[in-house]
Formats: sequence, C-alpha cells, structure tokens
Amino acid sequence: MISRIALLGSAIALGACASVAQATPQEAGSETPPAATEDAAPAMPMEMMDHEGMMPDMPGPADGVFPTMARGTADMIGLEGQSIGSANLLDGPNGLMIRLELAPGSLAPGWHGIHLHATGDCSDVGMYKMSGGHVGKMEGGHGLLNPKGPENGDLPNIWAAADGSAGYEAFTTLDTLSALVADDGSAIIIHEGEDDHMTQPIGGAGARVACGVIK
Ligand SMILES: [Cu+2]
Repeated sequence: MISRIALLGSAIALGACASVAQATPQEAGSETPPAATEDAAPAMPMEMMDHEGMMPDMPGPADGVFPTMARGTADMIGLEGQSIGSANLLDGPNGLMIRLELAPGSLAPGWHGIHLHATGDCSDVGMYKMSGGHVGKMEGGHGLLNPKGPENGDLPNIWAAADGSAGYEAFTTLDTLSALVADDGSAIIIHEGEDDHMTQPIGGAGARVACGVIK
C-alpha cells in the first residue's frame, strides 16, 4: 500500500513538472526528477547493496551466467597491400559486433560497401578476388533490403571522412566468429563504391579496395 501511494505521488509530481517544463524549459531542466514509471523495478533498500551498489548475491561471470565472448581481429590492407587499420570482432550472446578503425588516407571519402567474404585470403594484393564471394552466397540473395536476402556476409556501408579515415561499428545476427574462422576462414572486404543493398550480386559496390583476414 505504501509503494502504491508513493507511485501515485511521483506520477502527480511528474505531471506537474511536465507542465512546468513546457512553460520554462531552461529552469525546469535541473528540477526534473528521475524518470519513474509504473513498471520500473522498486528501488532496492540501501542495506541490501554493497559499496558499489550491487546486490551481494548478483550472479556474475564466475557463476557461468554470462557467455564467454570470443574475440577476433583482422589487419586491414589497402590497394597496395599497405596497412590501413584494423577490425575487431566480438562474438556476443545475441550476435557478432564488428568494429573497424581505418587511418587517414585509407579510403576515398564517402560510402563504401563492406562485406564478409567466404575465404580468409588477401594474398592477391589489389584484386582481393582470393577472398571469394560473400559468406552465405545465395543466387539473387544479396542485399540487406532484398526480399530474397540477405546473404550472411552482408553489412551496412562504411563511411570514410574527407581525409580518408573511417570508424565503423556494425552488428549482425547472421554470423558467428567460430563459423567465420572455421575451415578456410573469412575476410572483411571493402569495396570501391557503396552497396545499394539490392542490386545483384554485390549491390553495385564495384571493385575490392581493402581486405583483412579474420583471425
Ligand atoms: Cu563484397
């Protein structure tokens, strides 16, 4: 009963504050109470918390609750085989996180298609055909916006800044790190142009301009 009254009280306070915020947004900002909603968990009594505000019995990695997240990397090389940066891959519980950091001068400014290709081989420098087709290649299936797709190797485009550097993070539920490194491996390929996520077979993205073997 006490918590019910408290919730009702905070709802009224929120409602009152909202109208204040509309009238004088600058002044109301500092007085905004913590967002309390009816389905929010009740606050934990202080005596149940340790000094870091955690429940003493909260399960942790040692209890096997959180899966081990495998990590992968790829050294990215450009058209002349020069190092341009690196990729990091993290195999999370719900999918694969991919992050790239590329140095200035790595790419032409603008959007570029980027895919996971089915063979971990960047040895044909400047061509990068040895990396094969997309992971999960399907006839007519390329493209994140393709009703017949996507292929497992399809990813959102990467953007290169005016100085040719790029930062990128993407998440896919279509791949796992263990599958990517199995057998003959996989590679991250960056294309000359952007992927329209629809046109076959590679979204009109053109030549391959950078490559990195996933390890
Ligand atoms: Cu590609």
